[in-house]
Amino acid sequence: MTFTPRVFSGIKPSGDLHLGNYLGAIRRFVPMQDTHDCIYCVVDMHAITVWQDPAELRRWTLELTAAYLAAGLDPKRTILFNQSQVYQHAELAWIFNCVARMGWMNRMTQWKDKAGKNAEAQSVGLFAYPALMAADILLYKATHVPVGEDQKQHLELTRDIAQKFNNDFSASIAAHGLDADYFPLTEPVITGAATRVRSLRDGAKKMSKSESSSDMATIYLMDDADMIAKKIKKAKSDPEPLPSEEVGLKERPEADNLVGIFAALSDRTKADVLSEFGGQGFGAFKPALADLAVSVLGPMAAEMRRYVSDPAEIERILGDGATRAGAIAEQTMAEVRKIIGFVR
Ligand code: AQP
Repeated sequence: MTFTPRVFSGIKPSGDLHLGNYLGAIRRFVPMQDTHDCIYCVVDMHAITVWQDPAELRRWTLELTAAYLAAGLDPKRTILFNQSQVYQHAELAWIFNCVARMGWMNRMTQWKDKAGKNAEAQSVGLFAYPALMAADILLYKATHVPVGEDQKQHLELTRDIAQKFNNDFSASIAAHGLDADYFPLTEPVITGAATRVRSLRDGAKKMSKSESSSDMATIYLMDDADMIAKKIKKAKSDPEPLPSEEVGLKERPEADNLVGIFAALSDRTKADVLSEFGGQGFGAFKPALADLAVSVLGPMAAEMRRYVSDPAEIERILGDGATRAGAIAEQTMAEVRKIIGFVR
């Protein structure tokens, strides 16, 4: 069967949004509206896999929706909603909990990183997170998921779950007159120069909402111009001038990170940026990067503040999106319940 090309992606409202979320995900969501049927979600059920203060969860949900809108997502063309308003996500996630194997989940590097040495004390939800993510995607039979590099393994697991569901229930799928490849094998879309934005203080770590070793490590979307410039000025770099070719960034993670950020913010390739700045030191490159970052992020932060000042409008947009998402989700679940053998 050929599936209608459809995009699904989501972000957790679990902290202040940062440049990694923007370049690895949000900024890339926008042009896909011109080529695909798009569904973008605020995955609040994922957020609560670790403790969230209820007032903060609400604030971050509104702020993330504001960021989607400020970046250019159009709620008329695209479905924007928060996950908890469409109960079918939880329903399909339970079914996928019963399809996925413990061994598969145990191999997830994000689980290992987040659980650390204290797995026994983590929520069951954190362990089962990838099954909920598979449900988010497959409920809409999404064919493409734009994400940062850190999500690649979860997308592979989503394909494994789809494949096992299609195989385990093949007889029932056929008996109901449905296509044998009932769920698609979804493709991750990991493209651009900043698929893994790293901490500005440590080129070995990814920039992240929850793990920040230093105040200067992360550029937040709501940072003001002075703060953005200060963080870039203080970003860890090295004494060498920038190379003229990309291969020269190997073994220089901090330089690679800053060049990648420049490229992604200006919709250029790293090679193109290096053809302009190759041979120059960070004393020249960092001010140019700071100006660029402020020129892109400044207007976006202003737009975010404007949207956040009208929470009723954000709630209306999320409610409308949830109604539209729920209609698609229910079509899938009506079939899945029959495939499984649930009596209604
Ligand atoms: N550093 C990053 N570089 C590129 N892309 C990134 N993403 C996150 N960090 C980077 C992408 O942003 C999307 C949303 O991520 P998420 O909020 O669902 O979870 P995450 O990947 O775990 O993000 P954080 O910021 O690290 O959150 P915490 O700290 O709460 O876990 C995804 O597409 C992700 O790839």
